[in-house]
Amino acid sequence: MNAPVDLNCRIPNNVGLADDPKVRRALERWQPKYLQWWHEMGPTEYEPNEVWLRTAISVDSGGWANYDYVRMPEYRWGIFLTPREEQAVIRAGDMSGAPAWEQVPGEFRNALRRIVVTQADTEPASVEQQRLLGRSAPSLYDMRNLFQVNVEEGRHLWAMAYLLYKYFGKDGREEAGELLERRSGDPDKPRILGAFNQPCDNWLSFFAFTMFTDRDGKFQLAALRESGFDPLARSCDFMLTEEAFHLFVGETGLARIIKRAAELERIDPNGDVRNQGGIDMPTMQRAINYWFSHCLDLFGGEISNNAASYFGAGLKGRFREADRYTDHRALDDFYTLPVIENGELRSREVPLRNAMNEVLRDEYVKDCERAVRKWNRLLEKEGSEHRLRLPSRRFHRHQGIYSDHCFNPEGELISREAFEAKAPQWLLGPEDRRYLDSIMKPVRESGKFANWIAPPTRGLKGKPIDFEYVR
Ligand code: BYC
Repeated sequence: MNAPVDLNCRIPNNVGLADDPKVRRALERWQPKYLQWWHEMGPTEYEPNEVWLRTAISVDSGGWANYDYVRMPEYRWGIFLTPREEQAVIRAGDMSGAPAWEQVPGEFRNALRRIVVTQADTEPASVEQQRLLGRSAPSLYDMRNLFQVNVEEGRHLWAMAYLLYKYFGKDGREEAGELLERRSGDPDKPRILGAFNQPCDNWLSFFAFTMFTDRDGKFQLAALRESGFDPLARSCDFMLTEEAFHLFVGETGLARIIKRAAELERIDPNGDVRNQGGIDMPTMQRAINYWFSHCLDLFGGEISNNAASYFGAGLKGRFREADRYTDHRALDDFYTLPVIENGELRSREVPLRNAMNEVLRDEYVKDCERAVRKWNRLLEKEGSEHRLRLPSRRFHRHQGIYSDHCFNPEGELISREAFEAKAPQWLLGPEDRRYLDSIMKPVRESGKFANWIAPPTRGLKGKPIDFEYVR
């Protein structure tokens, strides 16, 4: 059960901080460091602006999405865990069906800490990656959505910092400090996972990031909400409700670019979208190839002992483990996947538990394919001949069994030279970035949009499109 929501505490929460002075004081000491990090690494120049933001004031349906103008440094970052109705049980692995843990079991302490720290590290990383995008926002509507995503990533960091302080003792305190020390893209103290060190410095990348990288977040959080460590499961449940909006921003943002590109293609005598200042579909395809492949890496290796032990111990489950599966031990099944043997692709069967990263990646790819089908329907409706697609999951990988080899977007094994020769056609590169920078001029008038993106079909939460979302 959860404590009642306490909004008067310095840190709004429903985890009973008022009755937990040790953790409360520790978090109150962390709070100014967090605010300093936000000031240095967040969207600093917009600190004086009032932004129409959603703030969680409780976890029930009426309270978790409360909208008002807020200055971002005054946003009330709080700690909210979803209450569980039923007696929680371990949902996956060797102990499935046994009561879930309210404390960290000693034997899984290191593994759980590593999972929580990895999850936590992505949250500030994404804020750092996006920190300058406000300057080139294509509208006030989009600028507000960027800031909404940013403050919620900040809140997710709070949820993870709480778990570290509350459940992991001295190690947890040290890890929470380091979360504010690492920096995205810094060669000396980088963020933990690859995609969170990539530059996200234009709005095409921002929408691709919220489409593809936040979607990794959706599936990793869904796997962690099945965790036998109940406080982690409950924190993920609530984070997932916020994540849905980030995915909406990415998927619809890319759709609006596609719609506008099709319009510009019709307008231009030669069908040249760049000539009209838009984002052409070959550039869009390169952005998809770039971000999708980096995000596939975020699921870890295809054949992974870590994944097998996380699943066996019940620390992570599969997507919708409790609802979709009856055999929660997964000890008898195998998973077939292509591996490289003697320079050729061959099928290999591996024990299902070792393939759990791949099982989750399958769900992710399916979800991405659904969005691509939707964009292609839009292109068809708009009369464009272009079509988009996802590259093979072997293409441009840096983690796992394909990372030592080169593949084309169709997934065929090719030489490194052949890959490098084609890379500028396949992946978003410096020439694209220069072009994108040249067209991404800020638009600050309510209801107006940059030339390279169509307006959304409606405003947010019943507000009109020309509402002053940032003032
Ligand atoms: N980059 O057995 P392996 C989100 C390392 S996004 C760098 O293949 P495992 C969000 C791995 O650490 C969701 N290193 O993989 C989105 C290991 O290192 P060590 C974030 C990588 O452990 C947008 C070695 O390779 N949440 O929330 O089964 C905005 C072999 O590992 C990478 C999580 O990730 C990589 N991409 O799985 C804001 C959930 N991949 O031990 C937020 C928590 C692997 O040899 N994390 N390595 O030094 C996990 O569950 C797992 O750590 C992973 C990796 C799925 C990431």
